[in-house]
Amino acid sequence: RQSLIEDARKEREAAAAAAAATDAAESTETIVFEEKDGKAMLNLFFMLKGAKTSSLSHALKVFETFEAKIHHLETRPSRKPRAGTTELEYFVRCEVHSSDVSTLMSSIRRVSEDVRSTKEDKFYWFPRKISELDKCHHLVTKFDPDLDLDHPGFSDQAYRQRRKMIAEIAFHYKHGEPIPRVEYRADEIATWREVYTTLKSLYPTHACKEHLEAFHLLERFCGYSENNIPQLEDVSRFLKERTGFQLRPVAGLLSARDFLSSLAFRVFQCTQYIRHASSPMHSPEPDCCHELLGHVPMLADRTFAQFSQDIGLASLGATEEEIEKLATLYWFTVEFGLCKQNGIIKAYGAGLLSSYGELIHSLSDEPEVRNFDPDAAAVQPYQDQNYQPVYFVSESFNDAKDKLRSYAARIKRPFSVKYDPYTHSIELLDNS
Ligand code: HBI
Ligand code: NLE
Ligand code: FE
Repeated sequence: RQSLIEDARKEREAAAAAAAATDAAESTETIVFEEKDGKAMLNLFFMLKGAKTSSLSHALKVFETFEAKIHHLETRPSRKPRAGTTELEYFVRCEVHSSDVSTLMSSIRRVSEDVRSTKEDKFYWFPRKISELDKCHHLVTKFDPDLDLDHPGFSDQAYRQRRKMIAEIAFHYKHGEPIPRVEYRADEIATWREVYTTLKSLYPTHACKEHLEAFHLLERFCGYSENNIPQLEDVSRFLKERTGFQLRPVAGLLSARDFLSSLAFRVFQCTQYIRHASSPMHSPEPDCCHELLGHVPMLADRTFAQFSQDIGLASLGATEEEIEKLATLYWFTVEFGLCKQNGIIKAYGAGLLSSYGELIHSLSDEPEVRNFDPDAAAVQPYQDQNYQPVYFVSESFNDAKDKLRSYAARIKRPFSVKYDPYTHSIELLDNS
């Protein structure tokens, strides 16, 4: 994840550099395309990194991965040659699915420089009805095999094989289908048991009351026990009754845009595999322990569910910059938030409630604790390999929800969105 953040930073810097190199009429901050039948026509200009023209194949690989239909491909001398690039500029006009535009652009930014697109109608694609979440499937590790080098399961072939098998479920899943069950093996249940029993011993003193209440219900009605890894399908049904949230399986870490947009529909994208047996007390990436023990109990709370959906709604069609801020806000609340209850600080963030190590750390006197303020939290740098040095504490979920709403209201978009719970779709209201 660290390398993802670096990538995101590099992308922003590249975008800023590109913007500076272009005149004001050719704004580059937003992605630009014409849309028709879910397909977007994209005009892209970029330069290649380094002196070798062979890196063109890396750029083309990206188009291939997104099944972009290239209508026109041209190499021409750049009008603004820059140090560290070949003096050539590439122009690609291609047809690609609208939901892939944003990810294609960031992928191109990884392999090239000075990426620009022409000025046409501007907006980011986003799902308008719940079944379109099938298109919100962009994994951020896709072009980052290095990301796995530090993974505790990196040299464990059997573990990686198992992850692949479970990932297949998510790759084939379509909205509305029951979530296929996984028959967990004895070694996986042993890992679960260790995570479950150690965490459960901490919850009474460390978890917020909403988590404790829901956890109790999940043990009674939903197969939560130290000897059983609950099935997503059963948990999804439980949550639907409580708050209307439902789960869908996902193969790994999604792009922030895709992940957040599903929250707008009260859909939570859940991983189904379990962490490597060698690190039960903390995993930098989500796994079923994190989803089931950390997120699910919280999603059973009405106010928290509304808070989560509000972040999702704010993300629809937002600029890359806003998405980055909302993802950071999400990080410091839904993942690592603290709250005050009867004058005592408790944990409500899922990343805390699923990690024995960090749950203790967060409520010790080691980290810095600040009062929750969305404007500050949205830009607070965070690190995702280890424990957080800073946490934000909310007065209550209602208070956090109100503050988030006022933050979201200040995000500028050419339209407002409204969720229709009867049809599970988004209504757009034109702001112009
Ligand atoms: N993807 N599967 C999955 N689970 C997450 O918790 C998750 C994600 N992608 C992005 C993400 N979280 C964070 O960037 C949030 O801050 C949005
Ligand atoms: N660190 C958490 C855990 O060990 O469960 C997962 C965090 C996912 C963002
Ligand atoms: Fe999470």
